[in-house]
Amino acid sequence: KSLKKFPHDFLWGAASAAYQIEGAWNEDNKGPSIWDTFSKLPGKTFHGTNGDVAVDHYHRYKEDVRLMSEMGLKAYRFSIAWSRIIPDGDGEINPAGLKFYDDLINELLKYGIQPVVTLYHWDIPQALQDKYGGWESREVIGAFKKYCEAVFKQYGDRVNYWVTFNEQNVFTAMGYRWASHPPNVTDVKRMYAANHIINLANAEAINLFHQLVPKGKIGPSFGYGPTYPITANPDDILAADNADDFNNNWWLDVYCRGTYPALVMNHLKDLGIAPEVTAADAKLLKSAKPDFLGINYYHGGTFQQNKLEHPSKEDADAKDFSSTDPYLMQPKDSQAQEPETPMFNNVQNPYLTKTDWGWEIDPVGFRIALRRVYEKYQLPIFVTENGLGAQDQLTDGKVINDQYRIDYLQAHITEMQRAMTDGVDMIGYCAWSFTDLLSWLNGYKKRYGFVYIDRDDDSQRDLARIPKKSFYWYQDFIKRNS
Ligand code: GCO
Repeated sequence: KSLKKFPHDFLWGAASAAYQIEGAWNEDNKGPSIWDTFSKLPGKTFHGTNGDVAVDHYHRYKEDVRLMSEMGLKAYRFSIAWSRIIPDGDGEINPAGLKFYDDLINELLKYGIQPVVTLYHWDIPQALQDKYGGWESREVIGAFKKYCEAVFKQYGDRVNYWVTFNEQNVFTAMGYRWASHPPNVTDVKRMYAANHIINLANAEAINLFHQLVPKGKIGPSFGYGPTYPITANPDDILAADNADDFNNNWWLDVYCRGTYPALVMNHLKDLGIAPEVTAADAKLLKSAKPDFLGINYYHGGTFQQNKLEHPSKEDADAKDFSSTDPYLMQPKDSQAQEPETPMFNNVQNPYLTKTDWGWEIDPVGFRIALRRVYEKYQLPIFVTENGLGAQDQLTDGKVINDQYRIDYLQAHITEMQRAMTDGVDMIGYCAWSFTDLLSWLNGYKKRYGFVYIDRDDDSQRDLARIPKKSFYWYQDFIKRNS
């Protein structure tokens, strides 16, 4: 049995992030973010791509919004670049930065598209990194509040849905565990410390929002993957539970309950890498109540018991983790254990196929994910990302026949619908992404959009917008709402 139609107010949307689309990296007084700096370090991104121009959304936002309206989108999720609003992170507010998002929001509303605003999609101002050490410093919490206050006051009258942090699990692992994102660090103790500070900033932002915008809704967006045991061996089941605590609950419990899972915390304390949580911190974390939970779903992970001995810290530090999957806590192509995760081993799931990037394709996992998260935390869920990265090719210079993307989205939306029939309270679904955009590490080789952008890593060409086959599929789907 399943729903025939979705609720009439279900928010069908698509998503993006500032650094991946805007370009205009230093226009209208924008300050540099850590990504403007990092992407210019040799060897850090595919073909050295950076967001200086990206897909030039900053100058072409009207054209993009017109395409969104043609598609029939009910919602559009985008992020604000903090360093447009406050170029040096905690100094003067930049009126030109405020104006850009004012214009974008008004343009969306003109077509009846609800803006969904992400406060932080990985681009802290470089000045805060330099001055305080970024998310490792409590000084940054005040700066973040100042930025939040500016944007809540400016847009709170028109924007209902706000996302605090996008995929905190991903950007902290990539940035502090594997040095594949800024700030280019490989130190798990620092990773946990930064996570705690970000949790405090998240809580402060939620509380401030509830004061300033009482009618609005706010919550974090988490990159969630359900964990499966490889066999019915209780030791494997335990390993999957452990992975769930390390990969998911370490963040979700804090967001939704204000406490860290004891298993992980005790383990980190034993290893001397636990973050310092003061009594005031604990109280703050408890006080902040998100209105919804944003879930980004790509895939889960399958686990088996780890039979290896717990390696010493020195051994672990000496390992080179080059190939990684941000949604798993372990390096993809290696059995190497990391210092704090000896309790599970990630293995291949024999029942699932994979994308070009080796990510498992698991639509049923989406239903499982939504049910698990809803049953546990009882918060309405907004799917803030789900989509397929592929190497789309133009045929005859005009058409992209991305039937594989349609199949992927169709299968996932079907499972979401089943989850809703199962009783999960859902607000909406934003596919990732609206247009093609700059993949942080994969340039323009990895494309997610409904709209093709005519450029590649080495040449910008004319940046023409070309709707793919999936564009028309989603358009028709939204119209029928079924
Ligand atoms: C990429 C990534 C991103 C993420 C998104 C997460 O290829 O760079 O897949 O596009 O999906 O930024 O929120």
